[in-house]
Amino acid sequence: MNILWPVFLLTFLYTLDTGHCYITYIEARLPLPGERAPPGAPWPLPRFWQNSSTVLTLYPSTFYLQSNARECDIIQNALKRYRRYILIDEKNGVRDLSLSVLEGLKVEVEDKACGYPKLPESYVDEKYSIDVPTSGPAVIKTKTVWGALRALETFSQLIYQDKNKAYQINVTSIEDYPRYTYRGLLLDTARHYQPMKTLKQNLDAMSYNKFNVFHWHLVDDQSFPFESKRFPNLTVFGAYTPRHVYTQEDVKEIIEYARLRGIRVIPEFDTPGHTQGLAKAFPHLITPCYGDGENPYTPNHPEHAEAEMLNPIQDNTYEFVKELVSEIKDVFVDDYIHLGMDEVYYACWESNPNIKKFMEENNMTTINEVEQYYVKRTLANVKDIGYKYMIWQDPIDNDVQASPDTVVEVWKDKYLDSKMDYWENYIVPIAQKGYKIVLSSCWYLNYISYGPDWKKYYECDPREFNGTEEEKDLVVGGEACMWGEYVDGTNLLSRLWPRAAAVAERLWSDASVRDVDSANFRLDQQRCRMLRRGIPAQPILNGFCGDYEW
Ligand code: CP6
Repeated sequence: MNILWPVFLLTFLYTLDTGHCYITYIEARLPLPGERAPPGAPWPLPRFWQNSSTVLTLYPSTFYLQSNARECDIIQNALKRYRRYILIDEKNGVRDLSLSVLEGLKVEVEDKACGYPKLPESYVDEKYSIDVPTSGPAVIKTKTVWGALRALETFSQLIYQDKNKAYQINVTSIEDYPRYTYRGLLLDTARHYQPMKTLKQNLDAMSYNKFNVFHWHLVDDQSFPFESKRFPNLTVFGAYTPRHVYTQEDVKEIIEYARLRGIRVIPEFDTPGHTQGLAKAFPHLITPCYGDGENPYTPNHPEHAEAEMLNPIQDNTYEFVKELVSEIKDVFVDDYIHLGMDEVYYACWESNPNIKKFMEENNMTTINEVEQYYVKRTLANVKDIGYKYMIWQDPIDNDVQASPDTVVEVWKDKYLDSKMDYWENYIVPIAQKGYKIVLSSCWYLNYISYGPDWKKYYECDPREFNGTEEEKDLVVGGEACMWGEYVDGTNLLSRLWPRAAAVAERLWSDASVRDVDSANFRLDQQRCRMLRRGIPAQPILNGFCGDYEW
């Protein structure tokens, strides 16, 4: 007895500390307040979530999923998918005869229209409600099929299994809609080629967390993996190897996979900087840079990785970009394209005598005006093609004017410029200029550190800057970024997840949902859920995930 007591106590304390997804090795008991999430806790947290202690059970053999919008391929596909997620080990469910049975789920969609190629547009209605009553089927109500996708995800998360693997769900009522319309995630496929399988698994993971935009940073200095039929040399010379290419078929496959999950795909074609990849095929479009003795310019020097930029004073530069973007428009069907325009290396442009001459001829006194010229001409061309566009913040920082409907992505933070303390300082002048904004500065998940760094991502709020309500309303959302220098198929998913889930909740849930201690156990549960569905999400707490070891 004297020996066993400390062991018991330690086990008990350990349980309190880890508070894991499933308490399987001690008597089941109610969690202490705030100690752990109740089973079936949704992530991201809905607006209104009323969870009764009445528990129902589900029988895999008879549980049905129905919808009035079954003829819509998005719904049809989603019902199949979610049947799999809800009844994850269909064969093992043991009947719990003591509980009432939830017979099925009805998904009622108001706008049934969804014929291909209807895509998630930039401002879709994702609102939904879920009712899990004490008797009769559960009911999802939504206006759009996109709302139905979000609802099915939430519903699937409400279901859990007891120690005999019987399925359970609490009588629940949910009303939900997102805080932001743009909830993005950036992947970079230029520094490393990311396998198709990884891209798809990542889209799955995004849908589990209600992200709705895949920002595909397709090409960059290091490689050009997008197959152009108009300019085949782009990949012949610009891709790492012929294996490291996304054919147009591949791209369409990704867009379709995303569409079925309510995710838009916005491609980024970064110019006039970050163009060494395309320069391999089109060296004559690149600005020759000249050293001045004091600041000698060395082509391909690692510190000048950004130095190879398009030549802004040649007509063929604009013609090339225009033709490429029109080809991209035929493949990437979203309303938006991201045009990059970040990190223009002024010193190179300034060093070029032809650019100096061009400036004199056109009464330009500063290099900003050359950037203005490039941006204005390119944006006009892209608009003619019928695209709306996003750009990185850099031209706006340089007082270049873009057209007022441009969406500006804020990416800079203190670590990039010691004179500017935080992203808050960068966002203010951009908001004052009246542009719509997507924030990514505080969500650079490519940075890693020891410890629960998701908390810092969770705590960043895109409205917390010194601005008026109108200026804050210009923020349409945010984006988690995974730059590709140090990730490929081996580690991309585990580095992103569940850290990106912290960003997802910030962008979906109400601003008041910000307590990291209560998010902790719910996020751990979400991580276990992702693991169970095949995403190698890394741990955030000590302990284990029920039966779902990787
Ligand atoms: N590539 C491109 C990058 C970055 C940017 N553009 C970048 C810069 C600084 C950090 C992370 C990423 N790798 N094309 C800036 C938007 Cl810290």
